Amino acid sequence: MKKIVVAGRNDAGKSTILGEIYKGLKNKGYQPLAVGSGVQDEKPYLHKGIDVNYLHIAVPGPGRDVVEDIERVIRDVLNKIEEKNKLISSARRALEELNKVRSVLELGSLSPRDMPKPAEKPDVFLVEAVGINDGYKSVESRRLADILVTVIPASIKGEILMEEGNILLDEADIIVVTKIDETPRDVTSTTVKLLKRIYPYKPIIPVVATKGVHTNLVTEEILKMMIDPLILIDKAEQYQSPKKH
Ligand SMILES: Nc1nc2c(ncn2[C@@H]2O[C@H](COP(=O)(O)OP(=O)(O)OP(=O)(O)O)[C@@H](O)[C@H]2O)c(=O)[nH]1
Ligand SMILES: [Mg+2]
Repeated sequence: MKKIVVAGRNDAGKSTILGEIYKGLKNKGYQPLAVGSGVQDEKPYLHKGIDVNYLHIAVPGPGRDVVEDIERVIRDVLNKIEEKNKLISSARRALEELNKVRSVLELGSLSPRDMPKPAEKPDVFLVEAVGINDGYKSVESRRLADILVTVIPASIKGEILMEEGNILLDEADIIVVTKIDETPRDVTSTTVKLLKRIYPYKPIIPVVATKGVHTNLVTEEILKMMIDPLILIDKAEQYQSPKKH
């Protein structure tokens, strides 16, 4: 199953973007599972309407990232869904038995209307990495992600973007520039132009994450990568012969 990792600076708007991607993929028939990295992530997820059954907050230990521990987190969530579904199906069977008895006694049957439906298994994972302060230098997110979405606030300083070894930018599949509504136009424009100059072949998408402005373009890029097998083959090759920095 594909893992989409949303990474970037503290307070950049990762959770807000993740909520938008969740909605976008859901509208296209996917059932994403959202995994956050701290309590601060929960509110924006709920605010964006992520179903609590498909929301998991994993708080990593100090200095660690949720992406390092993701396999275990995913297994736990899948187990939980399976257990719930087992409970639901045994309750359904019990109701059927009860209705058999009621029918013999001519009592009329009880409706299964109030019974919860079994939950669908998620088919794509949306993981928010721990926010970082120091440039964009975190390798774990790249290692885990099939699709890496890196989030940058429009007001970021140019020097940070130009630092050496910003792996989350160098290897991002999609770069999202947030908070363009509260950043002076010329500052946003400088950030976007600089990014385009450094990364001429990457999708660079300026958005207002809180209002959902242009966030559909982020989902579209993700969908393209999910369904274009060639893109994923390219990636497999990258992993076989990692680039030296
Ligand atoms: N004006 C404006 N505010 C935004 C935008 N995106 C996010 N915010 C706000 O910025 C704050 C941080 O957003 P989050 O989505 O929680 O950011 P985050 O990167 O997940 O933060 P951490 O998980 O704490 O690192 C919230 O108050 C959001 O409402 C945007 O595009 N425009
Ligand atoms: Mg967050």
